[in-house]
Amino acid sequence: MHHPVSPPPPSEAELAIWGGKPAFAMPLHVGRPNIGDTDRFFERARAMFDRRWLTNNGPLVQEFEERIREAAGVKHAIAFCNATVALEVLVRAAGLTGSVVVPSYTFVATAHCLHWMGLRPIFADVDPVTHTLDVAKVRAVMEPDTSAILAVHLWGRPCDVAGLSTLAAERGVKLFFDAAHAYGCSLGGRDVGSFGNAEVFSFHATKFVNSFEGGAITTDDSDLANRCRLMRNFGFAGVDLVVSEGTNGKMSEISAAMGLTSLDAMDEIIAHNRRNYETYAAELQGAEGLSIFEFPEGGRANYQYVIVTVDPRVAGLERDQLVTVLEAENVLARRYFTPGCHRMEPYRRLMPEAGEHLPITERLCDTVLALPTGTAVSVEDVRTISRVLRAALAAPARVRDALSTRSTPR
Ligand code: T4K
Repeated sequence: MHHPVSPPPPSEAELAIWGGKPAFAMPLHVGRPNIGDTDRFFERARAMFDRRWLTNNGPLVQEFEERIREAAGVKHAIAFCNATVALEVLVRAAGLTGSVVVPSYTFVATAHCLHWMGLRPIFADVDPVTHTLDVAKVRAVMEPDTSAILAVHLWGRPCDVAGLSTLAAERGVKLFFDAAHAYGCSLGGRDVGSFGNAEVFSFHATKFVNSFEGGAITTDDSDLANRCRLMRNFGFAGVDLVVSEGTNGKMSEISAAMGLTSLDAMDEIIAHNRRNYETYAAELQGAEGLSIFEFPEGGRANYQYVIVTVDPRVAGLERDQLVTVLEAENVLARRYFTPGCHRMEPYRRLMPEAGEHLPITERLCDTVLALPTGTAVSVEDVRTISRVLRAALAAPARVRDALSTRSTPR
């Protein structure tokens, strides 16, 4: 496995913003794909070429679906070309109308899938600790035409499933989960994939299990599953027989080959991610103004994202200043998910005042930092990145000084 060069961690005097040599010769990314056993991938690819069956519900896709279905402990798993199309098909197949409550603090696909399908997203604020929908806030923003809640298990931390389920039942609305970050995670002994009316996983290259591009809907609702399957393939129920509206949301065989290979490596990837996470947590313990996002006891996490929040009043530095410090060291940390969906088009134009009701979202957008992890990042790399952060936090005035003469981050 390739690891960028990790020289000894820089001391305060060596930070690149102060003229030192960057800690890494090559950029370290958030979301560098985990590859798995390429021999196994090529075997699957060879068999695929021998069969001359490349897409349209081939055997690899079926095998992939069965693995996802079994792991989630549900009746149906339907593989898609990506999670965004899966979400679009799901909300269409579920017959949603009017508005749907979603967090704004998420990747923009969560809101886009609704708007694209002619639904109106209503943004609700999130909890400052869990970063997922705050049930009381959801209750407060629901409108008479609200037909569903689409919650997000952000960073792989399961939402308040019980609270949301009670609210959805009380109001007679559907409950769906965008589980793009949460493959392999669990809550109270139950696996993500089995909650609400249906859930959607992403297997995009940046996800810890990946199929290059890919997604899946999991559900116990057989009627809903049938409609999703039909819509995934133009509404075809048989040769030349179209029985519903539809689109092309099919996963290809080569994607399923990668997905299966990635699933084979899942335990190792989680173990690697967890080691990185624990190293960050230990190295950053006591770093003034930085706190690492935590996962609750008693659940399984995939540790796909390492998230820290920066309290500028304590740290003496803004999150964006730390981003610049890290970039100078070739560490490309990300400001996920800034600026929040409500500040992105078309929502910004459609609901210019939305931010007034989203104070926690606004704060998280300004303070959250995603740090590099995954199998392309070693424990040694994590130590180096942590030392960079500590060095910056130990001398905030000097950092501010150095940055005042530099350009702003990406
Ligand atoms: N819901 C949620 C909550 C999501 O987070 C997502 C996707 C979705 C729904 C929709 O799922 P999909 O339709 O994508 O299946 C990336 C991903 O493109 C996106 O899938 C993901 N969330 C999001 C969190 O991250 P960007 O805009 O950050 O992508 P980009 O191109 O900046 O790449 C991210 C980092 O990964 C960069 O540092 C470079 C690195 N990278 C990326 C790729 C593709 C690599 O090193 N190698 C690669 O092959 O959205």
